[in-house]
Amino acid sequence: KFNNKLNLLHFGVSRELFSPPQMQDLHRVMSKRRVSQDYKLNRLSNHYGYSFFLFCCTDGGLFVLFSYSMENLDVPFAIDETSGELFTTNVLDREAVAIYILEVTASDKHPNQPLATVRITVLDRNDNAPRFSRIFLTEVPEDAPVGQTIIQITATDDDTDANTVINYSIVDQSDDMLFNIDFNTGHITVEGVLDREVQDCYILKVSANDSAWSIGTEVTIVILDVNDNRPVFSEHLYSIILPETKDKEVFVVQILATDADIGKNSAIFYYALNGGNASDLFWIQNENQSITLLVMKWLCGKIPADQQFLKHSDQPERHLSSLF
Ligand SMILES: [Ca+2]
Ligand SMILES: [Ca+2]
Ligand SMILES: [Ca+2]
Ligand SMILES: [Ca+2]
Repeated sequence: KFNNKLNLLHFGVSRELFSPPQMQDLHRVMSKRRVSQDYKLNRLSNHYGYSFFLFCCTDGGLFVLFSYSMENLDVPFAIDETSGELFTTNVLDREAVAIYILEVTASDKHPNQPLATVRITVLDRNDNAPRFSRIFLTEVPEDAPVGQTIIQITATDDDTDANTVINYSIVDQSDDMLFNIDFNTGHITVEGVLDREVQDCYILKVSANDSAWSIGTEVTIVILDVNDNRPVFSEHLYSIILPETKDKEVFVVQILATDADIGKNSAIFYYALNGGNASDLFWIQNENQSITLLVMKWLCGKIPADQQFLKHSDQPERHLSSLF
């Protein structure tokens, strides 16, 4: 009936005639028994009646029939009343119940039944994959130095001991990858020079692995802008010919500059260099990132030929500027 007997345990139980059966030191011996969670395999192969304990009683060489019963009927174990075999009736899952305490009685109809405690420890089996418990998203400035840790990837595993040892890797890791992951700790570090103006977001595919399972997730790394680009004029030289005029304000030219950064790092302010507008003939209108040069005085002569007339800057506190 039970083809997969394991750890059959024989106990010599003695008694005096007409006295209750005595199970000798049963608790001490049985508490050392351990049951493998691998019994699940038996369920899969239709062998889930798994016998692992056998209570055997002898009396002066004669087989004495005891009756066995278990107090707790809500456990995946049963006992054969006549043979004393204790066996599984369902799958075991250490992650659900790791230890069972069973009470077993042996009776020969005498009112003083001996009671034995069977402590069953379910051994772990690596039947759970690691799992990631959250979404991984981080931000890193584009000037982050090589070696800087930007995020730690963590996974959990419901198994125990060796079955829960997790290591981490980046899927399809290549030599030109700008990131690396620590095999043991899951720390992701910068391994190359980042440039938001080249790529502003990376999605890494990482995996967590134990000895049997591998799961993957994505790590989103947003590259934050640093003001590392100066504004660039649309032309190197603006040549303007103005007629003499008696109007006090005359539009001269609109000049555009662009900045590869974003946000405040690309805001452009235009102003005249010291000495570039010494004659005070012009003023600059900073609107819509355009320059409007207006003649402020009636021109009766030549405009000074300035080599460096205007300057623009993206951020006053970090003077990245261009001249023309
Ligand atoms: Ca397990
Ligand atoms: Ca595991
Ligand atoms: Ca930038
Ligand atoms: Ca800039």
